[in-house]
Amino acid sequence: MSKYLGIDLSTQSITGLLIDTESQTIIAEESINFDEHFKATYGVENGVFDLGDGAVHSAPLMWAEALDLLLQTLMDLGHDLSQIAAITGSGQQHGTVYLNDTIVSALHNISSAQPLKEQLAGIFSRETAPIWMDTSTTAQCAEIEASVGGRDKLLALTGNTAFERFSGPQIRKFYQTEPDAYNNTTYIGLVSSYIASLLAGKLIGVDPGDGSGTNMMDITARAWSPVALDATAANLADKLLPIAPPGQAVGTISHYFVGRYGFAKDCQVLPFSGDNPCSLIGLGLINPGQVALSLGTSDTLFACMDQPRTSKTGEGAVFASPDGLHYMALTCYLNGSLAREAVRNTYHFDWNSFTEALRITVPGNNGGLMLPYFAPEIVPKVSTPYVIRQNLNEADAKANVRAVIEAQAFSSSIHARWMGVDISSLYVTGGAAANAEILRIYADVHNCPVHRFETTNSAALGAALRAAHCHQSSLDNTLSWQETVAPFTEPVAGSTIKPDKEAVAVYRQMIGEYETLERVNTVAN
Ligand code: ADP
Ligand code: XUL
Repeated sequence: MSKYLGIDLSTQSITGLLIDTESQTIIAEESINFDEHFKATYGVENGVFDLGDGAVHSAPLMWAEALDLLLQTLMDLGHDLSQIAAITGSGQQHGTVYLNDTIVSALHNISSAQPLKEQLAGIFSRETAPIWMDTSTTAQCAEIEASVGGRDKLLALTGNTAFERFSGPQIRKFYQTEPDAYNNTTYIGLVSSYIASLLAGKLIGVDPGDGSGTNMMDITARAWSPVALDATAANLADKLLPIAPPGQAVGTISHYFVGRYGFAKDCQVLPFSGDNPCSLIGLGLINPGQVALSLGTSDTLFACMDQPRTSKTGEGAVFASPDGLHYMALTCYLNGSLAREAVRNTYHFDWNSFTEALRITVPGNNGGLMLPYFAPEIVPKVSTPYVIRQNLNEADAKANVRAVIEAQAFSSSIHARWMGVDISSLYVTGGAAANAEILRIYADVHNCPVHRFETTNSAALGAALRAAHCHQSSLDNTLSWQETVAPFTEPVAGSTIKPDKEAVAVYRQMIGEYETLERVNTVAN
């Protein structure tokens, strides 16, 4: 058996990506968009509920329903799921799922005759799950940092300063604001461990790659830190699912999926990881110094490092790589596709006319700059959204299109400095990577070649490759990560965009102006 399935539960969709390591091909890649299928039932918009005051949640029951629909779709398309040797996946990072004491028996006694949705409705002690877009925990971040002995202590211990979107501050807020529901919570997992648990039919722990996005894991020991847990909420060690050893199967697939979709009984399940750690593998970043950019709902810039180098200013995050050896540096922008879409929609463009606007405007935008904080921003930290234009006419639609992309590219250069990595090439993925005009601007701002990948689903691909590596190295323990990832992580032939000397010179001059504009306004606001 040489087929492996990677499942990515992201903000707006769930994707299944099936690889065949014998033919070295991706044989299926299917996504279920949450709004398209579940908006009417759950009321989500862009996959989430905006609850106001910075609180953004989603619906774990919807994710279970989407998992059923994804597997049904793969089966209806004629894929033989019985040929899959191992499965793992990735989840949007930081989101937390709160379960009551019925979960274990619900998973154990599940029947393949009824969909997941009908059998799992009672397992939650909290119906909604706060996700990474939630910025409502500033007070809890400060409390956690103070409780462990200060910001630098938390940074040294967990690799990260406290971030509003991280799981620990979110759990603390729940503990403080809904103490009864917190007490009725038997288990707390991440999005990743929740989906893995459904697949395995039992509770599955948290992979260290995703555990490092919680402000609760000791980054060097790759274990929950008792000090950080105490700073977060009472009795948390009893509720949190354990950290799972990386890269080891935790069992075989639940009888539910065997009966309903024809999986083989011995199909292995591995712990899921976070979407970014999985993307690290899916883009082939297994050697220190390699850098990639993901242009999804959020934009993320990330690198593979041999040590957990931390961001003293708190602008970046550090995660354990799911390869079990390395670390991942990450800078995450909330205003990724959200900002691009805000500009596109304001000026009534579609992606074609948006791209055309980029093509016909000039690098540097005749001096026009924008700070594109259409939503609160993570880097730099902006709590209340605003858009600032400098030498830029709001009525000039095309110039505003260029300005939002140039701003994002400048910011990706400025806020990558802490990683201490010389960016000599950029590997790009995510929905907006399909847009060559966007990539051209990144090539010119970073003054390096930009390569595009065949799949924009690098998280799901990384998950499938993790499944393959685990399963095949159990048969051949000399198998290297390089051998696993190489056949699937070659950039698309002919996709490389080289920097243009003149544009590079323009941007080299302008980036200082952008940095000043950013600094002045983010301090002032
Ligand atoms: P996520 O995984 O975070 O849900 P994706 O990586 O799938 O997001 O990216 C989806 C986004 O890609 C869409 O919301 C859309 O904004 C963007 N996108 C799709 N096509 C284009 C395009 N041609 N140009 C720019 N952005 C695009
Ligand atoms: C990373 C982050 C997002 C989510 C959703 O820290 O918050 O990239 O993982 O994709």
